[in-house]
Amino acid sequence: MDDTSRILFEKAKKLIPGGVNSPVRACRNVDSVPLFIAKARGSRLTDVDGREYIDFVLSWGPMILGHAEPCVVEAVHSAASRGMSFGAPCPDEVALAEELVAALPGVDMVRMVNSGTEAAMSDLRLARAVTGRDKVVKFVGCYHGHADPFLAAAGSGVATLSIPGTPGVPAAVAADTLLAPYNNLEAVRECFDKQGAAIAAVIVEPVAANMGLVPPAPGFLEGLRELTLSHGALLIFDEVITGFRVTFCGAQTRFGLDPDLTVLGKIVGGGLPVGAFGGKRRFMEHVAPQGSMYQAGTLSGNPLAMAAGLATVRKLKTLDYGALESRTAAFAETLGGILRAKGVAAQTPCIASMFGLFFNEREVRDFTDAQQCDQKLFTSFYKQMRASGIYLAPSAFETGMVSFAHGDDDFARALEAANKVNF
Ligand code: HOZ
Repeated sequence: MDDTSRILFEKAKKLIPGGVNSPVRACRNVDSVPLFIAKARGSRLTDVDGREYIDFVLSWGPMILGHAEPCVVEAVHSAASRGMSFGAPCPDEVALAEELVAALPGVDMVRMVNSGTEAAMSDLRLARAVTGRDKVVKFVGCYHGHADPFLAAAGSGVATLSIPGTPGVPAAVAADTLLAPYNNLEAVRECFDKQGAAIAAVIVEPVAANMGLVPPAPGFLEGLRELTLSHGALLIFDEVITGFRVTFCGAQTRFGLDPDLTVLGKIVGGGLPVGAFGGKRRFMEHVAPQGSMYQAGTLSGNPLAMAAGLATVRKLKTLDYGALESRTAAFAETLGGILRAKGVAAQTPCIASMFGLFFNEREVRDFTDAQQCDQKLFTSFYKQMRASGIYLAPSAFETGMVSFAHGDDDFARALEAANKVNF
């Protein structure tokens, strides 16, 4: 069935650890071989054996316009024809910064980097620099990339592969990461009661999307804002996934909140390797060379990446997020109904163009709840859907993504495939 992918994977395993360049792709926990992709367009992927799949992963979020969106392809072609990298400023990085600052209330200034990991670690360094404190509060099951301070109890691949998260992370670094369950304000309050004077920042995914999809409980984000303000700590919104996904702007706009620092990635790079860290001017002015918090990158603000991000964000401005949200909600609700009608407990939480799938009795509010889901049912569902040409994230601790390129036929075919699944 996956013949060429299998052959490539066998070869890759001898050359690349685990055969993949990022662990979540390995499909280990769903007892499958990763598909090697030959090309993609709109909502569809084609693997190296010529099989077509409806893509609900979208490169883990960036491809909200669908694959190979003509305006983005054209912008990248045009940029490439003018040179691949200058190691010097280019006009598109100013234009993209202008778009991000205009869209995000918590971002007065922004620095481009090359990945969400880099952006998150830089925002934390900045929070530490401006507060003179070392500790950070993070939530169990949230994922902020693979920098040392964020691997404790992390979601995404760390959760999927049940990796403890800290081998290679110095104990002293791990000790500065304080953990609290998502949606549990009381636990955060306790952290502040005990160690408030040492806490530089609270970092949160405003919609948790790396332990499956877990929306914030009413009052949770507002409570974080109050607690951080009252203790002189900074609030960092990790909007790598939610930025330009949950509205044209981000979760901070959707929920009416004003974080001190914001982590960006994925969509703002239009599918090229981009991250960005931003925040209030009084904090960002500490970043070198304006200030003394050092951060740098040879390829930061790369002209191809900036062109892709800029074309994507400008196109998104013209599109109807409400319609995309309604289509996604209808899809998730119908999917949940189909699964429950088969006699299995299933939750399909949904927000904007993201949906989750937990084979759980009850609503999931944190990582402990998420871990209760039936992994065997998930694996069976994943494999059968993939065999029917539906490409889902290979873990219950990831989130389904829908793009503006998904049409009625894509949803209908996915639901038809779900209808055929046997448990
Ligand atoms: N945040 C992404 C997964 N939820 C990252 C993808 C990866 O680790 O490859």
